Amino acid sequence: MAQEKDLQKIFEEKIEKEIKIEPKDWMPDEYRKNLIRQISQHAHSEVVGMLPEGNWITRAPSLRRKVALLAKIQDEAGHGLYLYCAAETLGKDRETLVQELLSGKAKYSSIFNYPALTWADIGAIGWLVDGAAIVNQIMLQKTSYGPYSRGMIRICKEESFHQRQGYEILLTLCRGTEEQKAMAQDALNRFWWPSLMMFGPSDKDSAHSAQSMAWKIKRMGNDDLRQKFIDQTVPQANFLGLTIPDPELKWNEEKQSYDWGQIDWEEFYNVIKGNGPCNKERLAARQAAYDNGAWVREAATAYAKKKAERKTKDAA
Ligand code: BYC
Repeated sequence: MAQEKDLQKIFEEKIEKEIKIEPKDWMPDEYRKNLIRQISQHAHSEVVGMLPEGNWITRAPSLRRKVALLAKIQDEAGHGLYLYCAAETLGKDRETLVQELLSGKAKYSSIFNYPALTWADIGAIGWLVDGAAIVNQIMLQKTSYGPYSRGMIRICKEESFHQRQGYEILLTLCRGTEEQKAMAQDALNRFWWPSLMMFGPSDKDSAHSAQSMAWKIKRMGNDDLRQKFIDQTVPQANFLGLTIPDPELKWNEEKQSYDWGQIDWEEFYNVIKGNGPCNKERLAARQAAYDNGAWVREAATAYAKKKAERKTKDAA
C-alpha cells in the first residue's frame, strides 16, 4: 500500500497539473475539512437565500414577474441540492450538515440577513447579489475538487438568467415614474455595501484564503473578486441612471479600475456572528421548514427501511 508521503505527492502533483481531485482519491484531512466547510456554507446560502425572495412571490406585480421569480427561486433550491451532494461526497451526511446550519454552527452568506422591503429589492438581489455570486462562482468552476467544479458549471449557467431578471426589474423601474426610480435607488443604497461584503474579509484578514488558493480550491482572492465585481457593476448602475452610494468611488485611469470607499467591517462581523437584521428570522424559517418536512423525509425513506427490515427477517 502506498505510504502517506507518496499519496501526498500524488495529490500535490494533481493540484499542480490541474487534474481534478475526485471523491475516492486520497486527500489531506485539512483539504477535505476546508472543502466541506466551504461547500456546505455555499449550500446553506443557496437555501437560506430563497427566503428573502420567497416573501415576494405572492406580491410579484404581474404574472410574468411571478413566473420568472418562481423559476429563479426553484433554481436556488436545485443549487443547494447539487452542493449538498458535492459536500456529501466528502463523507459528511446531509442530516449533519443541515443540523450544523440550524444550530448556528455553520455560516451562510451574510447578504441573506438583510430584509427585502420593496419590489425593487427583488431587482437589486438579482442584479447585485446574483451578480456578485456569479463573479465568485465563475472562478469556482475551476476549483480543484471535481464534484464542486462540475456543480459550479451548472450553477453559473442558471445564475446569469437570475442576474438578468433582476436587472430588468430595475431597468423597468428606472424608466417608470419618479417614485419607482426612487424605489430602485433606495434598494441600491441598502444592497450595495452588503453585496461587497459577500466576497468575505480582505485577503489580509481572511483565515482560509492563502491555503485555499494554494490548494486551488479558490482561484482568486476575496479582494480581487470584489474589485472585479465593482468594475463590472458601476457601468450597469450608470446605464440605469442610479448612483452608487459611495462618495469615494472614482475611476482610476492608471489602474484601469475603480477606487472606492471603506467597507464597514464591524457590520460584517456582527452579521456573521448572528446579529444581523434578519438572522434569527432566517434560522427560525429554516427550522420550521425542517420540522414541517419531517413527514416527507419519513415517507421518502419508508420503502428502503421496510425493504431492509424484510431482508433481515428473511435472513433470520
Ligand atoms: N458571509 O477566510 P475567509 C447565491 C466567513 S448564494 C458569511 O475569507 P473563505 C444566491 C467564512 O466562511 C451564493 N460568512 O473564508 C442564493 C469564514 O468563516 P469560517 C453564495 C462569510 O471560505 C439565493 C470566515 O468568514 N456564494 O448566489 O476562504 C438567492 C473567514 O473568511 C462571508 C458562496 O457561498 C460572508 N459573506 O472565503 C440569490 C460562494 N465571507 O468558515 C443568490 C462560496 C466570509 O471559518 N464561498 N465568511 O467559520 C466562497 O467562495 C468563500 O467561502 C467566501 C469566503 C469567498 C465566501
